[in-house]
Amino acid sequence: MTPTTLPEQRRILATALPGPRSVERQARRAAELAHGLGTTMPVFIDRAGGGILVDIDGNHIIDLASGIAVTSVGAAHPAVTRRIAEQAERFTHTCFLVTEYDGFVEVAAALNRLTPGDHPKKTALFSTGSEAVENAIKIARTATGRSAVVVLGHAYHGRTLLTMSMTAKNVPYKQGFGPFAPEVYRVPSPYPYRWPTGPENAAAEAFAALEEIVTTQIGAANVAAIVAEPIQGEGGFIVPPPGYLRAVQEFAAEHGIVFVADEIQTGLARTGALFACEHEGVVPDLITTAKALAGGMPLAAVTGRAEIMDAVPAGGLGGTYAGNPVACAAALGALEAIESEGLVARAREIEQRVRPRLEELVTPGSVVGEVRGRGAMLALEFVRPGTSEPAPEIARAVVEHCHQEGVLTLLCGTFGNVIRLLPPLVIPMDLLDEAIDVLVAAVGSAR
Ligand code: PLZ
Repeated sequence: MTPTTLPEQRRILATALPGPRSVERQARRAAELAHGLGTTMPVFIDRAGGGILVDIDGNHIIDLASGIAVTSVGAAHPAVTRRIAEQAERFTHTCFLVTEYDGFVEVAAALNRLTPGDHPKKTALFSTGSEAVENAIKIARTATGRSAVVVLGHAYHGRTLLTMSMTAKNVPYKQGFGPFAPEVYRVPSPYPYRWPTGPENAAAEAFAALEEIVTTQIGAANVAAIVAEPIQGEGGFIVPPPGYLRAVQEFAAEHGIVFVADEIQTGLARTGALFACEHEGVVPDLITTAKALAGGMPLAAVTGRAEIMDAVPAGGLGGTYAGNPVACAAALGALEAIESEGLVARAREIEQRVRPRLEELVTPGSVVGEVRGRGAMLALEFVRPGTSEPAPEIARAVVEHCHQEGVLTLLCGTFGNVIRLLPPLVIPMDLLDEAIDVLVAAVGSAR
């Protein structure tokens, strides 16, 4: 029973949030679920689609999260749901390692065509973003015969052992989970807002630090891969200064290092380009995708230079569910929707609509220190008024205020002081405006 119409695209506060039914569910949740599973907004969802989440109390919540940049085409786009239903009726699974099906090859061909660069490319599919990053490292290690992996400060690459080791932030991602994977080295992230000698020096000095660390501490000839998010997501929507990624890519090329762009959060139209690397004219050797790729189904990919991708011998890559046929069908629907609905351009329209209103919040003595991001990946960094000291408690209060008003926003940032906006790219503009009204009012009352 696939709903054929979207939930009403209007904010409706039927009860206080969270409503009584959601509140009642919390006791059961606490009894049944491991404590380590967090939740941003404690409401149980009944339906979702477009820019709206409908909870079990009948509240219509405006979605500025997209399930963390996943439902860019909405949580129930007909191009996705119809293909899922059709595929599920034919078969749900064979395991591509056992017998083949077209969807897997079609998704790979689409990614080979759509990712930056016109060199010969190949793709391998997996299920989660973490798996894609892990496999990019396996591939880079095999292709280079080297083991070291270089990552950035503020990086997020996943929760599995290797990707957790590559992730920068300790609490909550790493605390108590060591020992970590070896041969992971960290270089400073060129975080313009917090660069000690000023934003204008971030690109050159961060690159110089990378060069020095790689040369003197690791040895360039030992480095298999440098991995970077073209905009750092969980770390705080940190946009690297112009030229930095290009310099890293050139350094990697010069030393036979595989340059991996982790586009799991930024990819597939989110930033106003199909891939965020395009804003910098950077062509990565390997690129990881997941999240928005399959409109809500678990699917992830590594795509890149054919000669690197082909380094691993047959049987070396895989996974029971890797490239599941229902997820592949969903991806073909999501890619079709991105194109047919012009979602790359829509992400830019969202930025044009939202950014000026957010920038008005940055005034002398404001709690908002900086507005940054690209396309429909925008963020506000909260600080103690008149300083650049992180103010996570203010950010949390603003998020809480938004939640009570039926607007779902998410926090991020190493210091927990960044509110990020990741609306579905199909959100009606009037709904988006209303959500920003609520956010702006919440910031106003936090002063
Ligand atoms: N690389 C750049 O953003 C996932 C994390 C949610 P998985 N980001 C959301 C959480 O707290 O677990 C992410 C990412 C980048 C890799 C990943 C990992 O993708 O699909 O969560 O494994």
